[in-house]
Amino acid sequence: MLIIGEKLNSSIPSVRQFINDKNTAAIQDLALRQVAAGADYLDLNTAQGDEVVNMEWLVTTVQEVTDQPLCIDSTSAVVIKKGLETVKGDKSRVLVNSISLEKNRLDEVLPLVLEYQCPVIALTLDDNGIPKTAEERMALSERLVEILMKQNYDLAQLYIDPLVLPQAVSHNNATMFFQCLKDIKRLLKVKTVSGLSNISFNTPKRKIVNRHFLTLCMAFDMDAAILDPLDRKIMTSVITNDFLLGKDRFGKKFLKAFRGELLEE
Ligand code: THG
Repeated sequence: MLIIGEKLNSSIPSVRQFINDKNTAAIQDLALRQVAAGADYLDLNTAQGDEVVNMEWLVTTVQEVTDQPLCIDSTSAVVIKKGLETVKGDKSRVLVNSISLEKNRLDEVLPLVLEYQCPVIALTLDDNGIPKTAEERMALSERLVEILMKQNYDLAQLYIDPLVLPQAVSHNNATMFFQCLKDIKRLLKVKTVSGLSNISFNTPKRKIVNRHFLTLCMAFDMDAAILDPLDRKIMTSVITNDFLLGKDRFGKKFLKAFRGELLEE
C-alpha cells in the first residue's frame, strides 16, 4: 500500500509551531524521519496560519533535504498553485490533495492538475456536502471519472477518497466506507485512498480504532493511506497486511522490517 506521511500538517500543534517559527531543522527532521519510516509521499498542509506563504516555505524547506514526492494538501487553488510552482524538479510527481465536485475546485484546482498532469486525490463531495449513502458517493465518483476522462486525464493517477465519517456518529459509517472501496474498484477500476483519523473521532483508544480500520480497508484493497509513518504499530500493520495480501513477494519487505527491528507486537 502507498503511504502518505501525514506529519507535516499545521493541525498538529507542535508542527504548527515549527511552521510559525520557521524552524527549518525540526521540519526537515520530520520529513527525513517519515521517509526513513517508509513514507512514499509527504503530505504538506498549512491550513492553520498564512497558508500560501507557509506552503511556499514548507515545500522549499522539505526539498532542501529530500527528493521524495510531495502531496500538496489544501482546499485552496491558490495554495496548490503556489505549492506546484515552488516544487523543484518534476512537478508531475506532485500528488494534488484534493479536487472534488465542488464548483470552485472543479473550476480552479482541476485545471492545475491537468496542466501538470499530476496524480490527484478526488473527494466524494459536492456543493451539497458529503452524501449520506454509498450509492450517492458512487454517483459522485462516476461523475468525477467522467469529467476526468473527458479531459483525457490518465485515470491510473486518480485516487478517490470516499471520505470516512466517525463510527461514533453512526454504526454504519465504516461498513458504508468499505462498500465504497469495493464498488469504486469493481465498477470504476480506479484507486482509492483514505485518512484514518476521522473514523475514531469521539472514541477512546483512537489509535486502536485507526489501526484496525486500516487493516479492514486493506482487506478491501485500498491503495493508499494518509497516516503517521512514525507510529511503529501502524507501520507494522501495513507491512504485515501487505505480506498477507500477497503484495510483498517472498516477504522481502516483511523480513527487512523484522531484521531492522521495526515490527512491533
Ligand atoms: N483525506 C484527504 N486528506 C486529508 C485527510 C483525509 N488531509 C488531512 C487529514 N485527513 C490527514 N492528515 C492528518 C494529519 C495529522 C493527524 C491526522 C490526520 C494527526 N496526527 C497526530 C500526530 O501526528 O501527532 C496523531 C497521530 C496518531 O494518532 O497516530 O492528528 O481524510 N484526502
